[in-house]
Amino acid sequence: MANNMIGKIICINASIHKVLLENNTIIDTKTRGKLRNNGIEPTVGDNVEVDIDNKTIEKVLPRKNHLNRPLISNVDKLLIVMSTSIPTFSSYLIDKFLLIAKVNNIEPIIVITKTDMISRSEKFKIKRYISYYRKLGIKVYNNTSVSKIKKEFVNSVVALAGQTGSGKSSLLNRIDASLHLKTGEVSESLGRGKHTTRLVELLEVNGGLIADTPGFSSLEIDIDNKKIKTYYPDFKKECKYRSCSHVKEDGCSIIKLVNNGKIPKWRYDNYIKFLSETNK
Ligand SMILES: Nc1nc2c(ncn2[C@@H]2O[C@H](COP(=O)(O)OP(=O)(O)O)[C@@H](O)[C@H]2O)c(=O)[nH]1
Ligand SMILES: [Mg+2]
Ligand SMILES: [Zn+2]
Repeated sequence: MANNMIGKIICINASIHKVLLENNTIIDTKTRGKLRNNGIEPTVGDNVEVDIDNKTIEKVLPRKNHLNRPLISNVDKLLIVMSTSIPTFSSYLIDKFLLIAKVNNIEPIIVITKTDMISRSEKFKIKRYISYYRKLGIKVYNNTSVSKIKKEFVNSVVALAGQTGSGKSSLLNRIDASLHLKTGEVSESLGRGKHTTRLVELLEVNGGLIADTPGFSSLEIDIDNKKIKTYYPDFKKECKYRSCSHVKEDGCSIIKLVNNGKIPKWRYDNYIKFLSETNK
């Protein structure tokens, strides 16, 4: 009789799939030519059924979500790490990550970094963005709040998003000093080749699993143009026109909210940009 156990793929290197089993041991497995649920290619983050004796993956369990870039499944939380100094703060990038999180049923959490490098007036400006995001129900932490951020890892699969140099690896090192992740690396587009595929790996951190991957830096929105508005909690108020994409003035209640300051102009402008960037 087969000796099967459930586990999670934490790393794939060529044909070797490292699986963290329920009993907390790690086993190197291979996929069988034909998995029981046909056509599904196991990826990092997948929950799988493993034949312990043969060291083969027998089955990929149903996914909560699946991202292509980075290639990973079952992400619970997306830590959006945003610098306020170098690289410069970008609400556009935050909104893009928020959209991607929402589409994939991932809880977004914003972590602000490098506030030690900016002036009082710059801090004040950033605070206005932060308070709007909080109003939308999104958690926002400063990277100095290590213990609060640490708690977010417990029992969760967490992916990190943010520009190179925003402080992702530094944050992780502060959360778990034993990680020894390299920090302060030069921009990938300068250093390494753009097309180099990087290994996605889940690391055990504070009772959870974390993917420190730069894959999110090249973001594409793969969403139906007309659906984007449905992912905006701030656009929930019904517009006179059901099919309105809130782009043209005439009687659109969302545009009214923008004009009277209830929805910030920057938030709306980012939305308009996304509409023009989708290719669907
Ligand atoms: N002043 C300051 N520097 C930081 C902060 N966070 C990260 N850094 C520095 O920013 C550089 C890039 O950080 P790193 O963690 O490698 O960014 P990553 O590319 O997102 O992983 C490093 O030199 C860090 O020491 C911060 O909160 N304040
Ligand atoms: Mg890094
Ligand atoms: Zn409208």
